[in-house]
Amino acid sequence: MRDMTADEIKTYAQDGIVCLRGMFSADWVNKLRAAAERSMQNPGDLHVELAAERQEAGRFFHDTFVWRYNETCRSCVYDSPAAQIANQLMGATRTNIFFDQWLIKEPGSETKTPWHQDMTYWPIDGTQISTLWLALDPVDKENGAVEYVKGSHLWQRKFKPVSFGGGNQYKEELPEVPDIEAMRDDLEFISFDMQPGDCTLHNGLTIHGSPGNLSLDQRRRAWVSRWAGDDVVYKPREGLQEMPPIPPGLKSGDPLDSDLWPRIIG
Ligand SMILES: O=C(O)CCC(=O)C(=O)O
Repeated sequence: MRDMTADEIKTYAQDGIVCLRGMFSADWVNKLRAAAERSMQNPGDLHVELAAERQEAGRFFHDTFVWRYNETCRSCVYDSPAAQIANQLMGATRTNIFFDQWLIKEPGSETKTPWHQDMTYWPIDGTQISTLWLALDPVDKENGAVEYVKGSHLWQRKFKPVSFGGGNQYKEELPEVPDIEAMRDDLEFISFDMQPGDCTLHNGLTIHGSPGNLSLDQRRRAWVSRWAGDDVVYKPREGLQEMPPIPPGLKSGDPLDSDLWPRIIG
């Protein structure tokens, strides 16, 4: 894999989001597409169907910690450029996989991804937390390109998680995400037309969301991986995103290193 450029590192630091073209080979894309089909036929324990949950048209397939049951995703975590990209852009000396996911919006899926920050859903704390979103299909605004509020990771604010499936399972006392749509004229937004093999990396505090997939025939399959760097520690709180059993012995404030969140670099 080529190294990240100084410009890419600066863009990630300033904007909280950077798009990288052609970082994953056609071979990775093809293997991941085949793996996605296998998961959709035979999903894991943490799989959810978000369109069905929200009683909306179409299919938004969501599965989490896929690398723990799917060999292709496991090798993508260990052997693909993903960990190196996150490590270099975060400026980390060590990097753990936090978890990976399929986020697949099929054509005609109405379900939007609400505006949110990632890290407030998770039992971790720190600054080197990022998400790599890998396109497995051509992506544009029509079929559900993710939109980001540029620089929102620098607001020094954490907002209450919003349940993707509707309802509200999240308990933490945090302010609600502001009405981002009403702030269209005041904020800077960015989204990317992407090709299979392109990816983005965004900061765990960058506000982002996506429209439904309004295309009639273009799927929007993404393999998404979440990464943690040097200063990230376990920080359990009440009512967060569902996780597999937390390794016994891991205490609040401990580094993540464990079977659940293995160190991939460093
Ligand atoms: O793929 C989407 O629609 C949302 C992506 C997202 O929220 C994320 O990658 O953290």
